[in-house]
Amino acid sequence: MHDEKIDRRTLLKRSLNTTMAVGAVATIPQWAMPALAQGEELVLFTDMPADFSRGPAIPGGTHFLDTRQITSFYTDNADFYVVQHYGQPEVDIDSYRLKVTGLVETEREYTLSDLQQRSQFQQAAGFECGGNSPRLYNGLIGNANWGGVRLRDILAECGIKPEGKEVVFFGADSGTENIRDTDVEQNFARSLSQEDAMRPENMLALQMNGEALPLFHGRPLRLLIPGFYGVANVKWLTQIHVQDRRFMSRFMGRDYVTLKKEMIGGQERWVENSVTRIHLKSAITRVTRMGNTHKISGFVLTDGVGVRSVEVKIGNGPWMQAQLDSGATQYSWKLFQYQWNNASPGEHTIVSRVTDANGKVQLTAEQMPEKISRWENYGQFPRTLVIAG
Ligand SMILES: Nc1nc2c(c(=O)[nH]1)N[C@H]1C(S)=C(S)[C@@H](COP(=O)(O)O)O[C@H]1N2
Ligand SMILES: [Mo]
Repeated sequence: MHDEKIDRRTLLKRSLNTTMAVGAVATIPQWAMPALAQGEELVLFTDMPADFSRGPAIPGGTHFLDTRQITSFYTDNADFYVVQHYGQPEVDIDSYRLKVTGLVETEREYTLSDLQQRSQFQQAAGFECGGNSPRLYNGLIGNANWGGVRLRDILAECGIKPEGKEVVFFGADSGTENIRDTDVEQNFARSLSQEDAMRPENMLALQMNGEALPLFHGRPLRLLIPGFYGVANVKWLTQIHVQDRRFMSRFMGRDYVTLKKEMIGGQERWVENSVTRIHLKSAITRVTRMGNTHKISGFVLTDGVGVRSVEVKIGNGPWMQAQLDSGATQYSWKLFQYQWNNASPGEHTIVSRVTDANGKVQLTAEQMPEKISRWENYGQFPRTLVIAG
């Protein structure tokens, strides 16, 4: 408790220094500044370094957003977060084939133009990395308009046999994994049950925001499983394999595995689960000031369930309704805003929470299950800032 106080006072002092230093904001490169309306200024969070700007994504590197920059429904392709575990393979477009193998009536191969010539659909989908967290101010996130082919149509065309229970998706990228003291070469791979694989919204994505899929996001083809964490969306997809048993791999069974304490039928147990469906989550990412009015903005992510409300709390005040973007769709992120009138000068803690259509409320950090692993961080995320006098 005492430690926290000292810490917050230090933060307050640091932020006041930043505010008072002439031209301090100019240390943030121009290109990194979020779009501001005339007369509007960004209020810096005291829980975040003032300069949290990121350069453009680099080959093989992780890229995350300065979430204070989230101002538009779609994330630019160049800004959309980037994560991969075995580097970014350059897939030769001419010789590219998507192979469908295993327990299907007909094994097939599709060239890129085969896929491009099929009927396409588009959908907005936002997702975050299963490892996204307050540590990166939730920057491993993005929302895009994806275009491509319905996965279900391809699976139906090949005809999954009744014993084909599991559908495995392999990427072109591979790495050496040390398993039981043996080095083995493995491709990035994830799987879905047949039932999950046949969801109509699942997409073999060829396009991102109207452009051919960029290299960093899986050129030429990626899987898109709306409502799931990013890890499900296999990039550089080259093979779909149907099998009669559960598929195990680093990214299904060892990594991206959440270890948490849960009540299992009245018995407290440590449970491990693969990272799959997105947990109900909201976070505040941006505060701006225009005269006496502050605008608090943030995002909501869900697994596709409807959203009843998003609320914002300032200090120990009551929960107050925020405005949800009316253009949001089932699987897009849902941006929200709260207009904060006549904010009192001084330090404030602000937090958001989302309630889904079934009445389920986003948990506070304290209510989150005891968790060992760093995956699936969906607790409420309090932010601190100072309102100038
Ligand atoms: N082939 C392949 N696909 C992959 C990965 C990978 O390492 N290889 N990483 C996954 C993870 S963990 C995430 S969070 C998302 C990131 O997608 P993005 O870089 O397009 O944002 O890709 C997923 N798909
Ligand atoms: Mo991820």
